[in-house]
Amino acid sequence: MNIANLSTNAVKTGKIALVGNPNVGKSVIFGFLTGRYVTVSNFPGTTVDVSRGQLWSGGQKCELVDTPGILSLYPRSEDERVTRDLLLREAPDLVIQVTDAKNLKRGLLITMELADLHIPMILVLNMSDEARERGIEIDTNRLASTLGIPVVETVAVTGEGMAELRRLLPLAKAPLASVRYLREVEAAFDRIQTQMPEAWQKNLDSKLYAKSRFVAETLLANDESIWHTLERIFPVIEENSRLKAQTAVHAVLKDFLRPIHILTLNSRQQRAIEISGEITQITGKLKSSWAQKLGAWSMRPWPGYLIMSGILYLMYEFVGVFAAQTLVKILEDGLFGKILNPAVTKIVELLLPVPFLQEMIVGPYGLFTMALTYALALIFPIVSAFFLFFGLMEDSGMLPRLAVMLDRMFRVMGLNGKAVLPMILGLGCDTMATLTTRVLDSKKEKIIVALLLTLSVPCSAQLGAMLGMIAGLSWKVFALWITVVISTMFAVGYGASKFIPGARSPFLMEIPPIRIPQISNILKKVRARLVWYLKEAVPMFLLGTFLLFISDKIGLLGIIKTIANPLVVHFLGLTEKSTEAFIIGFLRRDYGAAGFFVQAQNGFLNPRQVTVALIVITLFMPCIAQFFVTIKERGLKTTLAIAGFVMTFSIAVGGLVNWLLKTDLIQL
Ligand SMILES: Nc1nc2c(ncn2[C@@H]2O[C@H](COP(=O)(O)OP(=O)(O)OP(=O)(O)O)[C@@H](O)[C@H]2O)c(=O)[nH]1
Ligand SMILES: [Mg+2]
Repeated sequence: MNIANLSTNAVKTGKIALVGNPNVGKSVIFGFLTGRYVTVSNFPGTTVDVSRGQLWSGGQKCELVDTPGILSLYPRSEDERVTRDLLLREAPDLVIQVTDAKNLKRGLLITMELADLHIPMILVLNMSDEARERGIEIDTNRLASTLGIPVVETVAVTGEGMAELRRLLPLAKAPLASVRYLREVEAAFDRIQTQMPEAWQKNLDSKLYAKSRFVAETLLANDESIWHTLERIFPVIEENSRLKAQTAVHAVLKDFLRPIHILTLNSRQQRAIEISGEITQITGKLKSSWAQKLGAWSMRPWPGYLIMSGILYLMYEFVGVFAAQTLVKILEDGLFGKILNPAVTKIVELLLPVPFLQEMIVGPYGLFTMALTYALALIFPIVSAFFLFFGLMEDSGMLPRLAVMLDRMFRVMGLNGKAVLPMILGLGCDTMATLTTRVLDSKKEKIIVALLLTLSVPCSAQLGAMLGMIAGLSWKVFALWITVVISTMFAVGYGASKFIPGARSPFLMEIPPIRIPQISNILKKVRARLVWYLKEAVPMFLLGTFLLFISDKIGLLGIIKTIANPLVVHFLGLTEKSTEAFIIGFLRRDYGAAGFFVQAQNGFLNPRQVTVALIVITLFMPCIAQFFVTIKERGLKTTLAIAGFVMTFSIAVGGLVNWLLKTDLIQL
């Protein structure tokens, strides 16, 4: 591109932020520029927190920050707020705005907002391969001179344009202010700005750009969350200043018939449409490809539900049958049972002639024979298979389509289709999914989803172990388990939606195109998730086993079993040994499920007991990590309320099902 007409005033770069709409390729570009992998998926809302990496530009080391996708700098959801707060608090020296070249209008809206901040920036027109396929041609030179900033076309997944992007970094410039607002709107901004304490203005505007105007606009949009950001910038905000600002906002808003933020949005949108109209040309006729057809089909009831059922069936075959049975058998019976465990036992017996230590490592509650065998022979193959399958779903673009199909059902629980994403991600890992609840719009929805994740969504490791338990039993066990879990989920969701105040927000989600997944990305993602998983799970498995071992040695395990006897053996109708599965289940639900899996494998559980065990362990608390993440996201009080409810509820439902089965009211 021609940037001769741009000033070459080099900007000293220290911190660079990647900003843009959701799902436009920011994280892929981040990976290219820093060499650090962060999750890339084909649905909006993949990144919910900032990631940081390093990059060299013009001989200077810079920090590059990847941010969650936004629709606007005036945020609606929590993940969008992360990006706004980063711009305000960390004041990056330059912004790389990434847009989808197929949908430039939407991206330019953010460019217009950034222009008001006067931030030096570069505009990246990514996904230009898809734009070309659709016959969209963009005159980048003209766009660069209209905006007064460097513009580069890229195809992030192939690396096209990345070298050019690096070259342009020192040439970043603040865009020419290009939106004209109504005079009264400008006056309103001025009025609020002048009401701000002097210290604010000085601090906010001392860097490269004009943030006090931005704060004024946010205050006028009645976005109270800005106070939280301001409190982090200014440790002391005098009550007086806050009141003064709030009074000024009320006074100004009184004079407007329409909300100011709608007026500014309209002006920006108009300008974005104007610019994109001037520089975009659509050549050739649009042909709908097989991918577009499949994408459209999968969102219609017919054949959408058929496609989704087919996908679920494939997942069952791959994760539940191939991984949880075939692979686990090879690893558990073969590798660990016949080779590793006997070998390690021999070595330990040779090297450690102390029976206590020997038992600790290779006994029935041995760190190797129990914890590592469960973690590596049982859980590891299952999680790997799930992550692989899940990666394909994410990157092909099927996930948001599932959200559309399930939107109607989710309404019963006071949720919209957006909540499908965290719930499905929960099947991978409830802890990661709890973080993703940030993409939801209201607090009510976040609490309901956190509750349902804690209660009813088993993670992949647990799911695999459970599918393994069901295999070989009557289909009725499977049907009863799934019916109880899903119906209680809807009942609890419905109850919570009535009980928790607030309204369901409308379902607005962008549906990305169906894309052929890139195997390299999927493998990187699976690897990153497995590493994360092992780091999370193995220490907990070791800790749980160690606690069991010690309690057994000091006789505490026997006491706990006796105390739990009325509940576990009488009320739930399970074996005494099941208490152990619940104890380790407190640390990790998947480990608890593995405990039941091994009992079932050895023929210690009858079909009734398998069914009850499955139901209780599914509805049980997920794991310590998820518990802490929920505290972080939703606060201690809400988390304790959720935990108390989930524990009581899971056992009550298990007891009820046990009773129904015992009295033959339901027959297996
Ligand atoms: N065809 C094509 N696909 C791309 C390109 N860049 C990214 N993708 C795909 O677009 C999807 C989204 O990429 P991400 O990097 O996760 O997008 P993001 O902007 O970080 O998304 P959020 O974190 O959700 O805001 C992935 O499936 C990528 O493989 C491109 O230039 N061409
Ligand atoms: Mg991202």
